[in-house]
Amino acid sequence: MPLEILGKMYQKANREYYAIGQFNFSNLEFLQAIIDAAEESKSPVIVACSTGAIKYGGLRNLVALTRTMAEKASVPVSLHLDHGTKLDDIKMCVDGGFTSVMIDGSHHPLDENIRLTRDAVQYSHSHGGITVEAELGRLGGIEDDIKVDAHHACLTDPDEAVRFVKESGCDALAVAVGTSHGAYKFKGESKIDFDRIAVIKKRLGIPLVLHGASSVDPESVAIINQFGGKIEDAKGLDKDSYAKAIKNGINKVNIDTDLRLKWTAVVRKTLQEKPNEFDPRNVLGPARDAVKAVVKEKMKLLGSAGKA
Ligand code: PGH
Ligand code: CA
Ligand code: ZN
Repeated sequence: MPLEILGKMYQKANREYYAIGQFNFSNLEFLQAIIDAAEESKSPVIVACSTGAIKYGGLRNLVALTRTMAEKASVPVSLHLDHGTKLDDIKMCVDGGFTSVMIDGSHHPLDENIRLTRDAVQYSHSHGGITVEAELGRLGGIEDDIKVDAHHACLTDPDEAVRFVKESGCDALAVAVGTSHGAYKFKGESKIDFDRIAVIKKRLGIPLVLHGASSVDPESVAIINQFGGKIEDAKGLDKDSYAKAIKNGINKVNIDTDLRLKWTAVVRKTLQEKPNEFDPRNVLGPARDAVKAVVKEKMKLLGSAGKA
């Protein structure tokens, strides 16, 4: 199928209480893994690039690859910009063929975030009806070029969210409810404010997005460390957090770190166990298969499997 406008996918997800996974990529193998997983799971899927990924892979290359694979797939695929911070990022991706964009003005004061988001919405909606996700509240952690310290993080305020969505016109809202980006989300138990999700959902009704949603699989971390890596004190979401978040109104869940960790684990292990190997296909191939398995498991947990 041609790339799908994300707004269309959201309608069914919002009605039927499941979430569509957003999986980040910047190369061929990740994209193949994600789209093959969607196909085998009969799941709608969002593949996403950050501006860093676009710099790495090239906008036209990444769009062409995604379009080609989406056209062959029988499940809907949407191509999304993750954490655009400037109107120029939005214009570049809308003009370049993306079918959804995120404008992240969460680091600005409220009025400025509203203004920036409204401009992004105006441009995207008037150029092919492209869906816009915005962010209110601030997640901690690192996403590509953006780093937010724990003491600068703050949860989304429901009253502000009502005003923000009304005045900006965004289609979906990323909420800060206790998660953070990267592999170091929690010390001790994971703490997510599920009630806050429910309150915001009740007042807005629009699709809500959970960022920083990797579970940071301890087995992948152990393999990385066993084969020469150094990833200590990593901790992510508990497995049952997805179902709870979705029940309370989340319709899109962003996962990047879990794929990177699995990838790193397999590549480190393969290189160490096969010291004579120098064919990239024999290193990247098994990593690609392992990433696909992670995506399929997530699609089951998010309830999107079988929904395409
Ligand atoms: C994310 C990804 N991307 O926008 O929110 O979060 O680091 O938990 O995969 P993770
Ligand atoms: Ca942000
Ligand atoms: Zn994010």
